[in-house]
Amino acid sequence: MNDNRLTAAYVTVALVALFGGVVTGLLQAIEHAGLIFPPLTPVIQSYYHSLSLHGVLNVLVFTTFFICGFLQFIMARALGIPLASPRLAWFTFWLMAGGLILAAIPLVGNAATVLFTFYPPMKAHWAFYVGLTLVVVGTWLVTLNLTLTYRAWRARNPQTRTPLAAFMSLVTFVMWTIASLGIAAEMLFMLIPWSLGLISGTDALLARVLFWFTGHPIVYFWLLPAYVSWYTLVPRQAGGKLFSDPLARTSFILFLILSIPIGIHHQFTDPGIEEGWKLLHAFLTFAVFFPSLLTFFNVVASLESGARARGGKGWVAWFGKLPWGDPSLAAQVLAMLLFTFGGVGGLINASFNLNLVVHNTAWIPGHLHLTVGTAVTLSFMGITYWLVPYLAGRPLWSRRLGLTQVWLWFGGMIIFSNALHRLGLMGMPRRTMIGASAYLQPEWKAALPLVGIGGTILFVSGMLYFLNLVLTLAASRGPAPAVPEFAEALSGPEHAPAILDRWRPWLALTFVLILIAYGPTLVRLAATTPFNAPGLRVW
Ligand code: HAS
Ligand code: CU
Repeated sequence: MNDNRLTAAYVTVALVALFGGVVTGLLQAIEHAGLIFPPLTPVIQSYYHSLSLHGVLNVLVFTTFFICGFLQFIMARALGIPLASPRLAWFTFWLMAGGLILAAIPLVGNAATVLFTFYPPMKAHWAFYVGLTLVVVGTWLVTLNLTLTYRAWRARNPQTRTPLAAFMSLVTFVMWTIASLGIAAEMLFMLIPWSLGLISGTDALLARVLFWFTGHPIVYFWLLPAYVSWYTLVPRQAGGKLFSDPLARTSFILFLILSIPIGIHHQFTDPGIEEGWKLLHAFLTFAVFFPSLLTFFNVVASLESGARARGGKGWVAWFGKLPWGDPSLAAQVLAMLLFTFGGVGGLINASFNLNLVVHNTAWIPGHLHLTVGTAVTLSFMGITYWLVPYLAGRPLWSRRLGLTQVWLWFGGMIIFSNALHRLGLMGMPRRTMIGASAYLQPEWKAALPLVGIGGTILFVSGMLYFLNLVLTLAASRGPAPAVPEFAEALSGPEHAPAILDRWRPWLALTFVLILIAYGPTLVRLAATTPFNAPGLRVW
Protein backbone atom coordinates (compact mmCIF):
# COMPACT_ATOMS: atom_id res chain seq x y z
CA MET A 1 0.00 0.00 0.00
CA ASN A 2 2.81 2.31 0.99
CA ASP A 3 4.58 1.33 -2.22
CA ASN A 4 1.49 2.34 -4.18
CA ARG A 5 1.53 5.82 -2.69
CA LEU A 6 5.19 6.13 -3.51
CA THR A 7 4.54 5.16 -7.12
CA ALA A 8 1.63 7.58 -7.28
CA ALA A 9 3.89 10.38 -6.04
CA TYR A 10 6.54 9.70 -8.69
CA VAL A 11 4.01 9.30 -11.49
CA THR A 12 2.31 12.55 -10.53
CA VAL A 13 5.54 14.54 -10.79
CA ALA A 14 6.34 12.77 -14.06
CA LEU A 15 3.01 13.63 -15.63
CA VAL A 16 3.11 17.27 -14.55
CA ALA A 17 6.50 17.50 -16.25
CA LEU A 18 5.19 15.80 -19.37
CA PHE A 19 2.36 18.32 -19.51
CA GLY A 20 4.86 21.18 -19.57
CA GLY A 21 6.92 19.30 -22.13
CA VAL A 22 3.96 18.78 -24.44
CA VAL A 23 2.90 22.44 -24.27
CA THR A 24 6.37 23.76 -25.05
CA GLY A 25 6.61 21.15 -27.80
CA LEU A 26 3.68 22.76 -29.56
CA LEU A 27 5.46 26.12 -29.46
CA GLN A 28 8.59 24.61 -31.03
CA ALA A 29 6.62 22.95 -33.78
CA ILE A 30 4.59 25.94 -34.83
CA GLU A 31 7.67 28.13 -34.91
CA HIS A 32 9.07 25.73 -37.53
CA ALA A 33 5.81 25.97 -39.45
CA GLY A 34 6.47 29.67 -39.93
CA LEU A 35 4.35 31.19 -37.22
CA ILE A 36 6.23 33.83 -35.32
CA PHE A 37 7.28 32.44 -31.98
CA PRO A 38 4.06 33.13 -30.22
CA PRO A 39 3.57 34.31 -26.72
CA LEU A 40 6.78 35.97 -25.74
CA THR A 41 5.30 36.12 -22.31
CA PRO A 42 7.25 36.53 -19.10
CA VAL A 43 6.87 32.77 -18.69
CA ILE A 44 8.47 31.64 -21.94
CA GLN A 45 10.88 34.24 -23.11
CA SER A 46 12.41 32.87 -26.27
CA TYR A 47 12.55 29.91 -28.62
CA TYR A 48 15.62 28.64 -26.76
CA HIS A 49 14.00 29.09 -23.38
CA SER A 50 11.08 27.00 -24.60
CA LEU A 51 13.42 24.40 -26.10
CA SER A 52 15.34 24.11 -22.83
CA LEU A 53 12.10 23.62 -20.91
CA HIS A 54 10.87 21.12 -23.50
CA GLY A 55 14.01 18.99 -23.37
CA VAL A 56 14.56 19.06 -19.62
CA LEU A 57 10.92 18.43 -18.71
CA ASN A 58 10.44 15.58 -21.17
CA VAL A 59 13.67 13.64 -21.22
CA LEU A 60 15.12 14.41 -17.82
CA VAL A 61 12.15 14.89 -15.48
CA PHE A 62 9.24 12.94 -16.99
CA THR A 63 11.37 9.90 -17.81
CA THR A 64 13.37 9.76 -14.58
CA PHE A 65 10.43 10.20 -12.22
CA PHE A 66 8.23 7.81 -14.15
CA ILE A 67 10.94 5.14 -14.23
CA CYS A 68 11.65 5.43 -10.50
CA GLY A 69 7.94 5.06 -9.71
CA PHE A 70 7.28 2.29 -12.21
CA LEU A 71 10.27 0.05 -11.59
CA GLN A 72 10.05 0.22 -7.79
CA PHE A 73 6.42 -0.86 -8.19
CA ILE A 74 7.39 -3.69 -10.58
CA MET A 75 10.27 -4.86 -8.38
CA ALA A 76 8.11 -5.22 -5.29
CA ARG A 77 5.38 -7.05 -7.21
CA ALA A 78 7.75 -9.36 -9.04
CA LEU A 79 9.49 -10.42 -5.85
CA GLY A 80 6.28 -10.47 -3.84
CA ILE A 81 7.79 -8.45 -0.99
CA PRO A 82 7.65 -4.73 -0.16
CA LEU A 83 10.64 -2.45 -0.75
CA ALA A 84 13.37 -3.10 1.81
CA SER A 85 13.24 0.40 3.25
CA PRO A 86 10.09 2.50 2.85
CA ARG A 87 11.79 5.31 4.77
CA LEU A 88 14.71 5.37 2.39
CA ALA A 89 12.26 5.29 -0.49
CA TRP A 90 10.39 8.36 0.74
CA PHE A 91 13.57 10.19 1.64
CA THR A 92 14.75 9.54 -1.90
CA PHE A 93 11.53 10.84 -3.39
CA TRP A 94 11.73 14.09 -1.43
CA LEU A 95 15.40 14.52 -2.23
CA MET A 96 14.61 14.19 -5.92
CA ALA A 97 11.60 16.48 -5.67
CA GLY A 98 13.71 19.05 -3.81
CA GLY A 99 16.42 18.82 -6.46
CA LEU A 100 13.82 19.25 -9.14
CA ILE A 101 12.45 22.42 -7.56
CA LEU A 102 15.94 23.83 -7.15
CA ALA A 103 16.72 23.19 -10.83
CA ALA A 104 13.33 24.42 -11.96
CA ILE A 105 13.70 27.90 -10.46
CA PRO A 106 16.52 29.07 -12.78
CA LEU A 107 15.16 27.00 -15.66
CA VAL A 108 11.75 28.64 -15.55
CA GLY A 109 13.32 31.98 -14.76
CA ASN A 110 15.40 31.89 -17.98
CA ALA A 111 18.67 31.63 -16.07
CA ALA A 112 19.41 28.12 -17.36
CA THR A 113 18.59 28.36 -21.06
CA VAL A 114 21.28 25.84 -21.92
CA LEU A 115 19.14 23.06 -23.47
CA PHE A 116 18.95 19.60 -21.97
CA THR A 117 22.61 18.87 -22.77
CA PHE A 118 23.83 22.00 -20.89
CA TYR A 119 27.10 22.16 -22.85
CA PRO A 120 29.60 24.60 -21.39
CA PRO A 121 30.86 27.22 -22.03
CA MET A 122 27.19 28.16 -21.88
CA LYS A 123 26.78 28.80 -18.20
CA ALA A 124 23.60 28.28 -16.21
CA HIS A 125 22.81 29.38 -12.67
CA TRP A 126 24.44 27.06 -10.11
CA ALA A 127 21.05 25.97 -8.76
CA PHE A 128 20.30 24.26 -12.07
CA TYR A 129 23.39 22.06 -11.81
CA VAL A 130 23.01 21.38 -8.09
CA GLY A 131 19.33 20.53 -8.47
CA LEU A 132 19.92 18.07 -11.29
CA THR A 133 22.76 16.49 -9.33
CA LEU A 134 20.42 15.86 -6.40
CA VAL A 135 18.01 14.14 -8.77
CA VAL A 136 20.82 11.87 -9.97
CA VAL A 137 21.89 11.12 -6.40
CA GLY A 138 18.26 10.19 -5.74
CA THR A 139 18.36 7.62 -8.53
CA TRP A 140 21.41 6.04 -6.87
CA LEU A 141 19.39 5.68 -3.67
CA VAL A 142 16.68 3.96 -5.69
CA THR A 143 19.32 1.50 -6.88
CA LEU A 144 20.37 0.99 -3.28
CA ASN A 145 16.82 0.26 -2.16
CA LEU A 146 16.20 -2.12 -5.06
CA THR A 147 19.45 -3.92 -4.26
CA LEU A 148 18.52 -4.27 -0.59
CA THR A 149 15.12 -5.57 -1.60
CA TYR A 150 16.69 -8.08 -3.96
CA ARG A 151 19.08 -9.29 -1.28
CA ALA A 152 16.26 -9.70 1.26
CA TRP A 153 14.43 -11.81 -1.30
CA ARG A 154 17.56 -13.76 -2.21
CA ALA A 155 18.23 -14.63 1.43
CA ARG A 156 14.84 -16.31 1.59
CA ASN A 157 15.05 -17.85 -1.90
CA PRO A 158 18.63 -19.00 -2.35
CA GLN A 159 17.94 -21.43 -5.19
CA THR A 160 15.19 -19.75 -7.17
CA ARG A 161 15.85 -17.88 -10.42
CA THR A 162 15.29 -14.16 -10.02
CA PRO A 163 11.84 -13.38 -11.47
CA LEU A 164 12.35 -11.85 -14.89
CA ALA A 165 10.73 -8.48 -14.16
CA ALA A 166 12.78 -8.02 -10.99
CA PHE A 167 15.97 -9.00 -12.76
CA MET A 168 15.30 -6.52 -15.54
CA SER A 169 14.45 -3.69 -13.13
CA LEU A 170 17.67 -4.23 -11.25
CA VAL A 171 19.79 -4.41 -14.41
CA THR A 172 18.24 -1.12 -15.55
CA PHE A 173 19.15 0.71 -12.36
CA VAL A 174 22.60 -0.84 -12.00
CA MET A 175 23.46 0.07 -15.58
CA TRP A 176 22.19 3.60 -15.00
CA THR A 177 24.13 4.01 -11.76
CA ILE A 178 27.41 3.16 -13.48
CA ALA A 179 26.47 5.32 -16.47
CA SER A 180 25.66 8.36 -14.35
CA LEU A 181 29.20 8.56 -12.98
CA GLY A 182 30.11 10.63 -16.03
CA ILE A 183 27.55 13.32 -15.42
CA ALA A 184 28.30 13.25 -11.70
CA ALA A 185 31.97 13.94 -12.41
CA GLU A 186 31.08 16.71 -14.86
CA MET A 187 28.79 18.33 -12.28
CA LEU A 188 30.99 17.95 -9.22
CA PHE A 189 34.40 18.77 -10.68
CA MET A 190 33.50 21.16 -13.47
CA LEU A 191 30.07 22.77 -13.63
CA ILE A 192 29.16 23.28 -9.98
CA PRO A 193 32.47 24.81 -8.81
CA TRP A 194 32.61 26.89 -11.99
CA SER A 195 29.07 28.23 -11.65
CA LEU A 196 29.77 29.06 -8.01
CA GLY A 197 32.89 31.00 -9.02
CA LEU A 198 35.27 28.61 -7.24
CA ILE A 199 37.14 27.94 -10.46
CA SER A 200 37.38 30.50 -13.20
CA GLY A 201 37.29 28.50 -16.40
CA THR A 202 35.97 25.35 -18.00
CA ASP A 203 36.59 23.12 -20.99
CA ALA A 204 34.02 22.27 -23.61
CA LEU A 205 35.54 19.02 -24.83
CA LEU A 206 36.16 17.32 -21.50
CA ALA A 207 32.67 18.34 -20.37
CA ARG A 208 31.14 16.86 -23.50
CA VAL A 209 33.00 13.57 -23.11
CA LEU A 210 31.78 13.27 -19.52
CA PHE A 211 28.29 14.29 -20.56
CA TRP A 212 28.00 11.65 -23.30
CA PHE A 213 29.49 9.01 -21.03
CA THR A 214 26.09 9.34 -19.34
CA GLY A 215 24.10 10.89 -22.16
CA HIS A 216 24.19 7.88 -24.41
CA PRO A 217 23.33 5.19 -21.83
CA ILE A 218 20.61 7.42 -20.46
CA VAL A 219 18.66 6.54 -23.62
CA TYR A 220 18.67 2.89 -22.50
CA PHE A 221 17.72 3.97 -18.99
CA TRP A 222 14.58 5.36 -20.69
CA LEU A 223 14.12 2.43 -23.05
CA LEU A 224 14.64 -0.55 -20.75
CA PRO A 225 11.59 0.15 -18.54
CA ALA A 226 9.51 0.11 -21.73
CA TYR A 227 11.17 -3.21 -22.58
CA VAL A 228 10.29 -4.48 -19.07
CA SER A 229 6.66 -3.86 -19.96
CA TRP A 230 6.98 -5.29 -23.49
CA TYR A 231 8.57 -8.48 -22.18
CA THR A 232 6.83 -9.14 -18.91
CA LEU A 233 3.36 -7.59 -19.21
CA VAL A 234 2.43 -7.02 -22.86
CA PRO A 235 2.50 -10.72 -23.89
CA ARG A 236 -0.14 -11.41 -21.26
CA GLN A 237 -2.13 -8.32 -22.23
CA ALA A 238 -2.09 -9.70 -25.76
CA GLY A 239 -3.50 -13.00 -24.53
CA GLY A 240 -0.28 -14.96 -25.02
CA LYS A 241 3.01 -15.91 -23.45
CA LEU A 242 6.53 -14.57 -23.53
CA PHE A 243 8.37 -16.52 -26.21
CA SER A 244 11.69 -16.91 -24.37
CA ASP A 245 12.68 -15.91 -20.86
CA PRO A 246 16.40 -16.83 -21.29
CA LEU A 247 16.65 -14.75 -24.45
CA ALA A 248 15.09 -11.81 -22.61
CA ARG A 249 17.67 -12.10 -19.82
CA THR A 250 20.47 -12.32 -22.35
CA SER A 251 19.29 -9.14 -24.00
CA PHE A 252 19.33 -7.24 -20.69
CA ILE A 253 22.80 -8.48 -19.78
CA LEU A 254 24.01 -7.27 -23.16
CA PHE A 255 22.52 -3.87 -22.38
CA LEU A 256 24.36 -3.83 -19.07
CA ILE A 257 27.67 -4.51 -20.80
CA LEU A 258 27.28 -2.50 -24.00
CA SER A 259 25.20 0.58 -23.12
CA ILE A 260 28.01 2.70 -21.74
CA PRO A 261 31.23 2.33 -23.79
CA ILE A 262 29.68 3.89 -26.91
CA GLY A 263 28.96 7.51 -25.97
CA ILE A 264 31.54 8.94 -28.36
CA HIS A 265 29.14 8.19 -31.22
CA HIS A 266 27.68 11.58 -30.25
CA GLN A 267 31.09 13.17 -30.81
CA PHE A 268 32.25 11.87 -34.18
CA THR A 269 32.62 15.47 -35.34
CA ASP A 270 34.33 16.76 -32.17
CA PRO A 271 38.01 17.56 -32.53
CA GLY A 272 40.42 16.36 -29.87
CA ILE A 273 39.37 12.71 -29.72
CA GLU A 274 41.48 10.28 -31.71
CA GLU A 275 39.78 8.61 -34.66
CA GLY A 276 40.59 5.11 -33.46
CA TRP A 277 38.54 5.56 -30.31
CA LYS A 278 35.69 7.01 -32.31
CA LEU A 279 35.78 3.94 -34.51
CA LEU A 280 35.74 1.59 -31.51
CA HIS A 281 32.66 3.37 -30.18
CA ALA A 282 31.07 3.06 -33.61
CA PHE A 283 31.68 -0.72 -33.65
CA LEU A 284 30.37 -1.15 -30.12
CA THR A 285 27.27 0.83 -31.08
CA PHE A 286 26.58 -1.77 -33.75
CA ALA A 287 26.97 -4.37 -31.02
CA VAL A 288 24.31 -2.73 -28.81
CA PHE A 289 21.96 -2.90 -31.77
CA PHE A 290 21.90 -6.64 -31.25
CA PRO A 291 19.97 -6.86 -27.93
CA SER A 292 17.27 -4.72 -29.52
CA LEU A 293 17.13 -7.16 -32.42
CA LEU A 294 16.73 -9.99 -29.89
CA THR A 295 13.94 -7.95 -28.35
CA PHE A 296 12.29 -7.44 -31.71
CA PHE A 297 12.27 -11.17 -32.36
CA ASN A 298 11.17 -12.19 -28.87
CA VAL A 299 8.43 -9.59 -28.48
CA VAL A 300 6.94 -10.14 -31.93
CA ALA A 301 6.93 -13.92 -31.33
CA SER A 302 5.16 -13.30 -28.01
CA LEU A 303 2.58 -11.03 -29.61
CA GLU A 304 2.05 -13.68 -32.26
CA SER A 305 1.40 -16.33 -29.61
CA GLY A 306 -1.28 -14.05 -28.16
CA ALA A 307 -2.87 -13.27 -31.52
CA ARG A 308 -2.90 -16.95 -32.54
CA ALA A 309 -4.51 -17.90 -29.23
CA ARG A 310 -7.22 -15.39 -30.14
CA GLY A 311 -7.78 -17.08 -33.51
CA GLY A 312 -5.22 -15.22 -35.60
CA LYS A 313 -4.13 -16.93 -38.81
CA GLY A 314 -1.64 -16.45 -41.61
CA TRP A 315 1.87 -15.04 -41.81
CA VAL A 316 0.91 -11.44 -41.20
CA ALA A 317 -2.87 -11.39 -40.77
CA TRP A 318 -2.57 -12.56 -37.13
CA PHE A 319 -1.47 -9.03 -36.35
CA GLY A 320 -5.07 -7.85 -36.70
CA LYS A 321 -6.23 -10.27 -34.00
CA LEU A 322 -4.34 -8.53 -31.21
CA PRO A 323 -6.70 -6.95 -28.68
CA TRP A 324 -6.62 -3.58 -30.42
CA GLY A 325 -9.52 -2.29 -28.31
CA ASP A 326 -7.24 -2.08 -25.28
CA PRO A 327 -5.56 1.35 -25.28
CA SER A 328 -2.73 0.09 -23.10
CA LEU A 329 -1.83 -2.64 -25.56
CA ALA A 330 -2.47 -0.52 -28.66
CA ALA A 331 -0.19 2.21 -27.35
CA GLN A 332 2.68 -0.17 -26.78
CA VAL A 333 2.38 -2.08 -30.06
CA LEU A 334 2.24 1.18 -32.02
CA ALA A 335 5.24 2.38 -30.03
CA MET A 336 7.12 -0.76 -31.13
CA LEU A 337 6.20 -0.23 -34.76
CA LEU A 338 7.62 3.29 -34.85
CA PHE A 339 10.63 2.21 -32.84
CA THR A 340 11.63 -0.04 -35.71
CA PHE A 341 12.21 3.07 -37.83
CA GLY A 342 13.88 4.92 -34.97
CA GLY A 343 16.23 1.98 -34.53
CA VAL A 344 17.14 1.85 -38.20
CA GLY A 345 17.83 5.58 -38.12
CA GLY A 346 20.08 4.93 -35.13
CA LEU A 347 22.25 2.70 -37.32
CA ILE A 348 22.63 5.54 -39.79
CA ASN A 349 23.65 7.89 -36.98
CA ALA A 350 26.15 5.38 -35.68
CA SER A 351 27.85 4.90 -39.02
CA PHE A 352 30.98 6.96 -38.69
CA ASN A 353 30.77 8.50 -42.17
CA LEU A 354 26.99 8.78 -42.59
CA ASN A 355 26.92 10.63 -39.30
CA LEU A 356 28.63 13.53 -41.04
CA VAL A 357 25.52 13.96 -43.16
CA VAL A 358 22.99 13.94 -40.33
CA HIS A 359 24.87 15.29 -37.32
CA ASN A 360 23.42 18.52 -35.93
CA THR A 361 20.64 18.50 -38.51
CA ALA A 362 16.89 18.16 -38.01
CA TRP A 363 17.35 14.43 -38.70
CA ILE A 364 18.46 13.96 -35.08
CA PRO A 365 15.27 15.34 -33.48
CA GLY A 366 13.46 13.19 -36.05
CA HIS A 367 15.30 10.17 -34.64
CA LEU A 368 14.84 11.07 -31.00
CA HIS A 369 11.11 11.61 -31.34
CA LEU A 370 10.71 8.09 -32.70
CA THR A 371 12.79 6.64 -29.88
CA VAL A 372 12.32 8.53 -26.64
CA GLY A 373 9.31 10.45 -27.97
CA THR A 374 7.42 7.34 -29.08
CA ALA A 375 8.98 4.00 -28.15
CA VAL A 376 9.37 5.29 -24.60
CA THR A 377 6.70 7.96 -24.17
CA LEU A 378 3.86 6.14 -25.93
CA SER A 379 4.76 2.96 -24.02
CA PHE A 380 4.73 4.85 -20.73
CA MET A 381 1.34 6.32 -21.68
CA GLY A 382 0.15 2.77 -22.38
CA ILE A 383 1.39 1.69 -18.96
CA THR A 384 -0.42 4.56 -17.24
CA TYR A 385 -3.66 3.40 -18.86
CA TRP A 386 -3.70 0.59 -16.31
CA LEU A 387 -1.38 2.00 -13.65
CA VAL A 388 -3.18 5.27 -12.97
CA PRO A 389 -6.66 3.67 -12.73
CA TYR A 390 -5.22 1.00 -10.45
CA LEU A 391 -3.53 3.54 -8.17
CA ALA A 392 -6.61 5.76 -8.17
CA GLY A 393 -8.89 2.82 -7.40
CA ARG A 394 -11.32 3.45 -10.28
CA PRO A 395 -11.60 2.53 -13.95
CA LEU A 396 -10.13 4.54 -16.82
CA TRP A 397 -12.62 7.25 -17.72
CA SER A 398 -12.84 6.34 -21.41
CA ARG A 399 -11.15 3.55 -23.34
CA ARG A 400 -12.33 5.01 -26.61
CA LEU A 401 -10.75 8.38 -25.84
CA GLY A 402 -7.61 6.49 -24.91
CA LEU A 403 -7.59 4.70 -28.27
CA THR A 404 -8.15 7.97 -30.13
CA GLN A 405 -5.26 9.51 -28.26
CA VAL A 406 -2.94 6.63 -29.01
CA TRP A 407 -3.65 6.58 -32.75
CA LEU A 408 -3.31 10.36 -32.94
CA TRP A 409 0.14 10.11 -31.40
CA PHE A 410 1.07 7.42 -33.91
CA GLY A 411 -0.23 9.38 -36.91
CA GLY A 412 1.03 12.74 -35.70
CA MET A 413 4.46 11.33 -35.08
CA ILE A 414 4.69 9.80 -38.56
CA ILE A 415 4.06 13.21 -40.11
CA PHE A 416 6.25 15.08 -37.64
CA SER A 417 9.30 12.85 -37.59
CA ASN A 418 9.22 12.10 -41.29
CA ALA A 419 9.33 15.82 -42.03
CA LEU A 420 12.22 16.34 -39.62
CA HIS A 421 14.20 13.46 -41.12
CA ARG A 422 13.74 14.87 -44.61
CA LEU A 423 14.62 18.40 -43.53
CA GLY A 424 17.76 17.02 -41.94
CA LEU A 425 18.80 15.41 -45.20
CA MET A 426 18.26 18.77 -46.88
CA GLY A 427 20.77 20.21 -44.42
CA MET A 428 18.44 22.07 -42.08
CA PRO A 429 20.16 22.53 -38.71
CA ARG A 430 18.62 21.34 -35.47
CA ARG A 431 18.15 23.47 -32.34
CA THR A 432 17.63 26.61 -34.39
CA MET A 433 14.84 29.17 -34.48
CA ILE A 434 14.59 28.42 -38.14
CA GLY A 435 11.86 30.91 -38.98
CA ALA A 436 14.19 33.74 -37.97
CA SER A 437 17.23 32.44 -39.82
CA ALA A 438 18.66 34.43 -42.70
CA TYR A 439 19.40 31.30 -44.68
CA LEU A 440 15.96 29.67 -44.82
CA GLN A 441 16.07 27.56 -47.99
CA PRO A 442 13.10 27.48 -50.36
CA GLU A 443 13.20 23.66 -50.45
CA TRP A 444 12.74 23.49 -46.68
CA LYS A 445 9.55 25.50 -46.92
CA ALA A 446 7.60 22.59 -48.35
CA ALA A 447 8.32 20.30 -45.39
CA LEU A 448 8.31 22.81 -42.53
CA PRO A 449 4.50 23.13 -42.30
CA LEU A 450 4.38 19.36 -41.78
CA VAL A 451 6.43 19.81 -38.63
CA GLY A 452 3.75 22.22 -37.42
CA ILE A 453 0.87 19.94 -38.42
CA GLY A 454 2.43 16.81 -36.92
CA GLY A 455 3.37 18.72 -33.77
CA THR A 456 -0.15 20.06 -33.41
CA ILE A 457 -1.62 16.56 -33.72
CA LEU A 458 0.81 15.38 -31.04
CA PHE A 459 -0.28 18.27 -28.84
CA VAL A 460 -3.96 17.39 -29.29
CA SER A 461 -3.15 13.77 -28.49
CA GLY A 462 -1.29 14.87 -25.37
CA MET A 463 -4.21 17.00 -24.19
CA LEU A 464 -6.69 14.14 -24.73
CA TYR A 465 -4.38 11.94 -22.70
CA PHE A 466 -4.34 14.35 -19.77
CA LEU A 467 -8.09 14.93 -20.09
CA ASN A 468 -8.70 11.20 -19.79
CA LEU A 469 -6.49 10.91 -16.73
CA VAL A 470 -7.98 13.96 -15.02
CA LEU A 471 -11.49 12.68 -15.66
CA THR A 472 -10.43 9.28 -14.35
CA LEU A 473 -9.48 10.94 -11.08
CA ALA A 474 -12.41 13.34 -10.97
CA ALA A 475 -15.40 11.67 -12.56
CA SER A 476 -14.86 7.96 -13.06
CA ARG A 477 -16.91 5.59 -10.92
CA GLY A 478 -16.67 1.85 -10.60
CA PRO A 479 -14.30 -0.86 -9.48
CA ALA A 480 -10.58 -0.45 -9.98
CA PRO A 481 -9.02 -2.58 -12.70
CA ALA A 482 -6.53 -5.27 -11.77
CA VAL A 483 -2.85 -4.89 -12.52
CA PRO A 484 -1.90 -7.03 -15.53
CA GLU A 485 -0.29 -10.26 -14.35
CA PHE A 486 3.26 -11.05 -15.39
CA ALA A 487 3.34 -13.16 -18.53
CA GLU A 488 4.25 -16.82 -18.35
CA ALA A 489 6.99 -17.91 -20.73
CA LEU A 490 6.89 -20.57 -23.43
CA SER A 491 10.54 -21.19 -22.63
CA GLY A 492 10.81 -20.33 -18.95
CA PRO A 493 13.54 -19.34 -16.51
CA GLU A 494 14.40 -23.01 -15.88
CA HIS A 495 15.86 -23.08 -19.41
CA ALA A 496 18.17 -20.18 -18.65
CA PRO A 497 21.78 -21.12 -17.88
CA ALA A 498 22.63 -20.30 -14.25
CA ILE A 499 25.32 -17.86 -15.35
CA LEU A 500 22.57 -15.50 -16.54
CA ASP A 501 21.53 -15.05 -12.92
CA ARG A 502 24.98 -14.06 -11.72
CA TRP A 503 26.21 -10.51 -11.41
CA ARG A 504 29.96 -10.51 -10.91
CA PRO A 505 31.15 -11.73 -14.32
CA TRP A 506 28.90 -9.32 -16.17
CA LEU A 507 29.79 -6.38 -13.96
CA ALA A 508 33.48 -7.17 -14.40
CA LEU A 509 33.08 -7.25 -18.16
CA THR A 510 31.15 -3.98 -18.04
CA PHE A 511 33.93 -2.19 -16.19
CA VAL A 512 36.67 -3.63 -18.39
CA LEU A 513 34.97 -2.49 -21.56
CA ILE A 514 34.39 0.99 -20.13
CA LEU A 515 38.04 1.24 -19.12
CA ILE A 516 39.19 0.27 -22.59
CA ALA A 517 36.76 2.48 -24.46
CA TYR A 518 37.06 5.59 -22.29
CA GLY A 519 40.22 5.24 -20.19
CA PRO A 520 42.87 6.63 -22.55
CA THR A 521 40.76 9.54 -23.81
CA LEU A 522 39.61 10.59 -20.34
CA VAL A 523 43.07 10.34 -18.82
CA ARG A 524 44.61 12.36 -21.63
CA LEU A 525 41.95 15.06 -21.49
CA ALA A 526 42.00 15.33 -17.70
CA ALA A 527 45.80 15.64 -17.77
CA THR A 528 46.04 18.22 -20.54
CA THR A 529 42.91 20.31 -20.27
CA PRO A 530 43.69 23.89 -19.28
CA PHE A 531 40.20 24.77 -17.90
CA ASN A 532 40.45 28.26 -19.30
CA ALA A 533 37.19 28.82 -21.20
CA PRO A 534 35.11 31.64 -19.73
CA GLY A 535 31.38 31.14 -19.21
CA LEU A 536 28.91 32.60 -21.69
CA ARG A 537 25.34 33.67 -21.45
CA VAL A 538 24.24 33.51 -25.08
CA TRP A 539 20.54 33.99 -24.49
FE1 HAS B 1 19.79 7.27 -30.60
C1 HAS B 1 21.21 10.40 -31.05
C2 HAS B 1 22.35 5.85 -32.34
C3 HAS B 1 18.50 4.14 -29.94
C4 HAS B 1 17.68 8.65 -28.26
N1 HAS B 1 19.47 9.17 -29.83
C5 HAS B 1 20.13 10.32 -30.18
C6 HAS B 1 19.59 11.43 -29.45
C7 HAS B 1 18.60 10.92 -28.62
C8 HAS B 1 18.55 9.50 -28.88
C9 HAS B 1 17.77 11.67 -27.60
O1 HAS B 1 25.19 6.62 -33.18
C10 HAS B 1 20.00 12.90 -29.58
C11 HAS B 1 20.89 13.38 -28.50
C12 HAS B 1 21.22 14.85 -28.71
O2 HAS B 1 20.41 15.69 -28.29
O3 HAS B 1 22.23 15.15 -29.36
N2 HAS B 1 20.28 5.36 -31.11
C13 HAS B 1 21.35 5.00 -31.86
C14 HAS B 1 21.34 3.54 -32.06
C15 HAS B 1 20.24 3.06 -31.37
C16 HAS B 1 19.61 4.22 -30.77
C17 HAS B 1 22.31 2.72 -32.82
N3 HAS B 1 18.34 6.54 -29.36
C18 HAS B 1 18.00 5.23 -29.23
C19 HAS B 1 17.00 5.09 -28.20
C20 HAS B 1 16.77 6.37 -27.72
C21 HAS B 1 17.63 7.26 -28.47
C22 HAS B 1 16.39 3.78 -27.76
C23 HAS B 1 15.86 6.86 -26.65
C24 HAS B 1 15.07 6.13 -25.93
N4 HAS B 1 21.42 7.99 -31.54
C25 HAS B 1 22.39 7.22 -32.12
C26 HAS B 1 23.52 8.09 -32.53
C27 HAS B 1 23.19 9.39 -32.16
C28 HAS B 1 21.88 9.30 -31.54
C29 HAS B 1 24.76 7.70 -33.19
C30 HAS B 1 24.05 10.66 -32.34
C31 HAS B 1 23.70 11.34 -33.58
C32 HAS B 1 24.38 12.68 -33.72
O4 HAS B 1 25.17 12.84 -34.65
O5 HAS B 1 24.14 13.59 -32.92
C33 HAS B 1 19.85 1.60 -31.23
O6 HAS B 1 19.84 1.25 -29.86
C34 HAS B 1 18.51 1.29 -31.84
C35 HAS B 1 18.15 -0.18 -31.76
C36 HAS B 1 16.69 -0.40 -32.09
C37 HAS B 1 16.20 -1.35 -32.88
C38 HAS B 1 14.71 -1.47 -33.10
C39 HAS B 1 14.15 -2.74 -32.49
C40 HAS B 1 12.64 -2.79 -32.56
C41 HAS B 1 11.85 -3.27 -31.59
C42 HAS B 1 10.34 -3.29 -31.75
C43 HAS B 1 9.88 -4.61 -32.27
C44 HAS B 1 8.39 -4.89 -32.28
C45 HAS B 1 7.56 -4.59 -33.29
C46 HAS B 1 6.15 -5.03 -33.23
C47 HAS B 1 8.04 -3.85 -34.47
C48 HAS B 1 17.07 -2.33 -33.56
C49 HAS B 1 12.42 -3.87 -30.36
C50 HAS B 1 5.47 -4.93 -34.55
C51 HAS B 1 4.98 -6.20 -35.08
C52 HAS B 1 5.35 -6.75 -36.27
C53 HAS B 1 4.59 -7.89 -36.83
C54 HAS B 1 6.54 -6.26 -37.06
CU1 CU C 1 23.68 7.60 -28.34
